[in-house]
Amino acid sequence: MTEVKAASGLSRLSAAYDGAPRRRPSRSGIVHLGLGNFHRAHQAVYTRAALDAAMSGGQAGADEWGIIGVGSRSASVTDAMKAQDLLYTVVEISPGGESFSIPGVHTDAFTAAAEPERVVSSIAAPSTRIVSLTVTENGYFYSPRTGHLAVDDPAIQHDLADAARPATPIGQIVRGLQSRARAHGEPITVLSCDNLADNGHHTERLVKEFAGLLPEAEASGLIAFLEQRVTFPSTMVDRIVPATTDHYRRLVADGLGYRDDVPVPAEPFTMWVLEDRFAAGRPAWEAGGAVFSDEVSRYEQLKVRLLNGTHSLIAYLGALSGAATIPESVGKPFIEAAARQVLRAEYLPSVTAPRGVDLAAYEEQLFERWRNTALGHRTSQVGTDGSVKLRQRIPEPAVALLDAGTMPHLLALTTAAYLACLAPLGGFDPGPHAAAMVDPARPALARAASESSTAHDLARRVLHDQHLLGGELAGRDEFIDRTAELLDAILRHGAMAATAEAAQG
Ligand code: CS2
Repeated sequence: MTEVKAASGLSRLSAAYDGAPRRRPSRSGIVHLGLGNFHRAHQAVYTRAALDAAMSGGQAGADEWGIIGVGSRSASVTDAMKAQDLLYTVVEISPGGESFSIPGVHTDAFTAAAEPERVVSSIAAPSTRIVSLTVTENGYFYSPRTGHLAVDDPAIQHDLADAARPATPIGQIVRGLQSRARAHGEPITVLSCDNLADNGHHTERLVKEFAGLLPEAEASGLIAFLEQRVTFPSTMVDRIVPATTDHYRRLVADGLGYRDDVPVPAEPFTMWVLEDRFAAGRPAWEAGGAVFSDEVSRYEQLKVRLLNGTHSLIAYLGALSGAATIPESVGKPFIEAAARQVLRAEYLPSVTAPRGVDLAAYEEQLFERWRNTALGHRTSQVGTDGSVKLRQRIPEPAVALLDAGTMPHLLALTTAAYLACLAPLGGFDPGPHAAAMVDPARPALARAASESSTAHDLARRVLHDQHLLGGELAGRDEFIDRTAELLDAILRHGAMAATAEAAQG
């Protein structure tokens, strides 16, 4: 790695940023929960474009949309950003080369685990007008059986009991809004930017369910405040953002001559579609290409099913076939064929294209994005948290096809490949990429695997008894049986043979 000392690295990073004709925001209109790579390469970049546009137009108050970034537990990003003057580099990676940019829109950074009271006071601060979230599908604490708040979860119980130090995003938001309602009652927008169907309504429901469980003394004023002064627009977010590795740190050092410990790699493609329902203003994110639309739920379905759903199949089949990365996986002809089949025959029928979207072009663009070999997006990253991701991707399209009398063989294959990776039976070894997948359901899946002697036992335990894919599919024996058959085929003959079996119907 090119040796660039930290101190000179920092001043060069700051110089690279401040040398551009742009200023830092001086006020913090946004509190963002989830200071991960995705937020730093997506919302932060749109916010920079909005600030640049407002500043170059000389608008009063142009610099009011700085972002206070709140990490959840790990301090690695917040510490590094603080050591780097709150700056970091976005490295856009395409097969043709790299390009670099420094958004520089954060005005502070801290972790919720270390300073829970500060999350509450930041959301309550009158200067805050948007609280946004990228906390992953796993951060919403809802029950797979019902879709409602997971009231029995110890973390939610904790947050219901402790107003000052909430630990879950929903607890943090409600406690912040409670304090806001009490202190001044200024309006605010809660903006979910996670891959959840109807993410705004979903978040609104969980927030209101949590608030409804508070004792009257705590809830007083809050319920009316939520109804009258808070909005929850839905959004569709899209940009493939892999994890940071030394390779990207090296690219920054070699390309720009400074050391950045927390650069963010990202593909060139980026998209953001939002409902324009902001209670207290918003940055002009359209300056960065964001689209304000009344068709967000169509965009969201399109993306969660065609992109994310197909991505899961590519990740699990790839991992089982020894592929470390998505481009390596989709480069295998049998996986590309399965991906096209699941996308066209099983996801597409339940999707209505938003106005002006050409579905054939959308599909081609997806395959082009997945083939970006320079990006090195890992199958283990996409395969991580499958228990919460698949629940967003598979049940509705599967149930729609089953109701129409059609077996969704490739959705059953996706589920079977997930189980082969995460709950390997007997002596089956799913390989290192599956072993690297992290999942909150791993302990429950391992228990189910150890108690099962056949693929049928396992599929029944997990899909029927544990409701892995929610309540509706739990009752669809034909889907569970097909998943079990395909799992059995993977265990006996491998992923390729099982895919051939699924593809034939
Ligand atoms: C991926 C997404 O990890 C996953 O499950 O499908 O993170 C995907 O890369 C993004 O949603 C793209 O916008």
